[in-house]
Amino acid sequence: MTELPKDFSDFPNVAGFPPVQPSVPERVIGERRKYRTIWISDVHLGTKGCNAALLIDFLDHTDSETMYLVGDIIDGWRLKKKVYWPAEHNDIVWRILKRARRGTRIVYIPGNHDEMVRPFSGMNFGGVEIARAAFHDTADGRRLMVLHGDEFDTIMLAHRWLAFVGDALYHMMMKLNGWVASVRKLFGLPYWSISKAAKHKVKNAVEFISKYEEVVARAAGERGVDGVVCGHIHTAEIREFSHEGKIVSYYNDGDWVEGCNALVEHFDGTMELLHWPEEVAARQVPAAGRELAAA
Ligand SMILES: [Mn+2]
Repeated sequence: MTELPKDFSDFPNVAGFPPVQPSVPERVIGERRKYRTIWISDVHLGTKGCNAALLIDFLDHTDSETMYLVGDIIDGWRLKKKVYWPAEHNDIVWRILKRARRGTRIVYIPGNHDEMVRPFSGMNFGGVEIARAAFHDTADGRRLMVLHGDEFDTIMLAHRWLAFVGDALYHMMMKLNGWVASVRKLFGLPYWSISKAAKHKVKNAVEFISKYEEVVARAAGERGVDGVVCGHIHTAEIREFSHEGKIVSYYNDGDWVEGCNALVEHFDGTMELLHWPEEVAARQVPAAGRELAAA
């Protein structure tokens, strides 16, 4: 058995958990954009991939009556291997706990990367309710099932990683393709296209996402609800399916690694996907315009 460390001075951010004060002070914004409900997932705190700065910005600009954390908030898989916990990650936890204190109902539905939290379902930590799944009733009277979405991996039986093949990798393969082709030609080998193979994989990824959405929506339809909110595949989307003549809405709140999306419900029950990098960019354009005008 490994010996427990005497103190956690090597990991000041871990020792300071739960955080008393954030390292990035909470910005006082005159009027926060208020929503009835906010859903976020796939934050992956504890990894370098987490876009903490954008999420802090999002949390400082918005508010809601209810907030769902739809899984993979903390990446326990990575933390088990190596402790990576910058101060900004504490700041996110601090802001979520502060929201709960201010009166926002917070429901945390753990995903597969934070499955170590799942045994605590039914419990409440500092105003954060832990649940395995939830039902949400919208303002326009629809019932939505809320879950992380890894529950469908076993049904999908597909190569999950394909869903995460990025454009950069694809373009790199396209470049590599030219090299491989000329080397093969040099050795008198027949032409074989890496990019064609890669394209096939990317096409599979697109098909995988589409199929996943269909499978999740069907499961919701079978349970008799009007829609489903999930995360997991890091692909934000609003889609409508039909199940036995009834409309089933599929909502995916995306992630805070690449897309940086949130799903929100307005007070009339209208649902919207927010793309936070675009919101920040739109905010900066008029500011730059003012500077130009002043110059
Ligand atoms: Mn997941």
